[in-house]
Amino acid sequence: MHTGEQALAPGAAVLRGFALGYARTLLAEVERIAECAPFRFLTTPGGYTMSVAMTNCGLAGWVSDRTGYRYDPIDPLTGRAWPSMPESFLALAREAAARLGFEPYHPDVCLINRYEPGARLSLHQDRDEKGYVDPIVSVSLGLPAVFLFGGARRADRPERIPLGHGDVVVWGGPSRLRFHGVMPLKEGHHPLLGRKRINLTFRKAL
Ligand code: MD3
Ligand code: FE
Repeated sequence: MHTGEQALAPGAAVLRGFALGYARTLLAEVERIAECAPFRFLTTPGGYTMSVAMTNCGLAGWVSDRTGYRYDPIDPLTGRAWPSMPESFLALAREAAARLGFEPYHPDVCLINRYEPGARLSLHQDRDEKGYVDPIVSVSLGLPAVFLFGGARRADRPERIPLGHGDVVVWGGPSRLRFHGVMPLKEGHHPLLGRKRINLTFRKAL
């Protein structure tokens, strides 16, 4: 059940439970995507291996290696184009963006993050996209996580926002370039996903 918007900051709000009715469909699509473009642990330019496993669908994918971060139309792991963005992904992302007045919304990439207990995302900005006018829409599935919503500067103390199965967040306008991250995932069991959290993030990257 969706229970209305919880404003976080100008241009940003949590839509609690907004994706609940879509969850099984989205997860079936994630499985299909991962058969073509497997989840992998990317290397950062600094030489660390990320604890979050990633894959993508859409016209390009976000990738990282020793040379840097980029959106690549070809999956470097398979040498093929990324799987196309499922209609169900697009429909959900558009419906969520519209709730905050971001219309039309044409995301061309969906980055799919897979967390297992202990996996985390350190504080960062999303600034590899071509522009920052369009919002990012994120969909959380599976185990709950604590999201860190920082400020315009890395040193700004982040707010802690719990995100659970089915929650959707729209980050646009002045919130788009704020620092953010995810605390280490706690152990747990989710009826649909077991010991995992999946996060879909929709972007207009190209
Ligand atoms: C706030 N993923 O993939 S999505 C990422 O839960 C990423 O996997 C997180 O941060 C996750 O880059 C959080 C939410 C998100 C995405 C972009 C933002 C929040 C944001 C940009 C600005 C502010
Ligand atoms: Fe991010």
